[in-house]
Amino acid sequence: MSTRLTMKSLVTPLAYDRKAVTPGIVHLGIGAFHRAHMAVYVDDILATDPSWGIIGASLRRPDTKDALAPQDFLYTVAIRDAAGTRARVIGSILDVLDANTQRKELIVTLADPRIRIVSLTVTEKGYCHDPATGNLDQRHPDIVADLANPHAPISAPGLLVRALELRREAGNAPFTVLSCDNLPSNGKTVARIVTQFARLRDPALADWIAEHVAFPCSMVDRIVPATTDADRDIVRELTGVEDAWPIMTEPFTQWVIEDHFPQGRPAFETVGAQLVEEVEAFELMKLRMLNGSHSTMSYIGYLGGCQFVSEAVADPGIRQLIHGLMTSEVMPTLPMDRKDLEAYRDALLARFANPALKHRTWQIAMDGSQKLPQRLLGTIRDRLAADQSIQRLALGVAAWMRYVTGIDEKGEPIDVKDPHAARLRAIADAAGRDAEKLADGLLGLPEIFGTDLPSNAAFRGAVTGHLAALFRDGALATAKAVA
Ligand code: CS2
Repeated sequence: MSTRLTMKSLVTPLAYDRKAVTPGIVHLGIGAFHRAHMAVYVDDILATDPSWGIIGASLRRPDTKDALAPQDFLYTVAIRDAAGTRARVIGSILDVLDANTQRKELIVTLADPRIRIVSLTVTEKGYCHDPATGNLDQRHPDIVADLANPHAPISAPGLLVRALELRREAGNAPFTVLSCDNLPSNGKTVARIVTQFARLRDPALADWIAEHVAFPCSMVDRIVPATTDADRDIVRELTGVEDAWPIMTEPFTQWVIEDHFPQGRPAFETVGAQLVEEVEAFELMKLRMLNGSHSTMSYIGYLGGCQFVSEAVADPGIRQLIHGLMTSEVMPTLPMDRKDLEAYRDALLARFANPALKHRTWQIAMDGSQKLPQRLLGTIRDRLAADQSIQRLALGVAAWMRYVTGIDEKGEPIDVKDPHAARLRAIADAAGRDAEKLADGLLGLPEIFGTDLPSNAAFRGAVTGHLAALFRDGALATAKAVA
């Protein structure tokens, strides 16, 4: 029988005395990505500066807390590739608060002056914004609830604003808000959403936030598939201890952070992060190259019967399509040196092919309504404005349209996860397999496509043509033809 992972069972001790660690960061959205990324950088910092421990918070489900509490919030990060698996225990998360049952405690913690950074990975939909414009969605049910009940907020913007309000009332300095989500200009976007929300509550508070709170942008990158029971078995065999929620990830990790932390920050540059003045070019590169490829090959791959990204990128048609998408359609829109972009592209293709990472196409296909704008549509806009071809990018959009019909190529149901799944399905049901009707219906969603793209004949024509081909010839054949 294996023993449970706890401080007592630790074979290799942490590099720091955990009892001396004090909290300096609250992280909202304590999911797998954070635990494979920022929590690892912080773990590396604690030996030299123990004042930056993390208090995690989950806004939706208590499952992370339930899994980690019995093991002292320790967990294993298993780094995997064709060469094998290396495991490491992370101790930087000191506690996890479940927002649903510990809302007061979470707000008190956020208002604690020891907390100098509040970071977020709440996914695109957690910002309660309109993805096409980046503005707060005032009709979002969580925003409506938080405006009605601002002292017991449930949304990320509501929690941030309530905590900042308490700090202001107490005469304390604010915290720095560090978004680690895959949004364009993520710092500016969260700043806009938070101040818009605050303005609806109290214009003076909104002005204070605008004047005093820093919202640095950051580009985050590490591929982290959802953990499965098979992964738990792999970790148990490797380490001999029982970890209720280990994290599986790749060797690659990258974090580019805008260096704007008036309340101080850990010396992240000493543990591999890049602290820079301007992050947006890196964000654009990552969102358009990595995430744009990821979404495109996930919709096509899923429809074509590929369960994992590594299988999708092994299909010659998909591989050529993704290579061409990056080389001919994305790279010319980016400000970086061509040689550097070619190297970045080749490294991405190698990462996608990692056979040890079981990254499900279905996982990436989630929340397309929130992801398409920054992954594909921004590139499409830039290229249309320059009168350049968008054939491969438009296939990514068409494959999403085909996917959200909720029926796969064998007639089996697809479990479409998206905050707008019901609306998408209703549009698809009304259109049937009529590509023109389906494209018209979905392009009519301004929160995804804005008002410019639906009236662009080149875009509409390319998407509709590809959609007809997807229905007629199937995803793999269409990918091959467009590649
Ligand atoms: C993926 C990302 O699930 C998705 O949509 O595209 O989570 C991707 O793995 C990360 O951004 C990699 O850094």
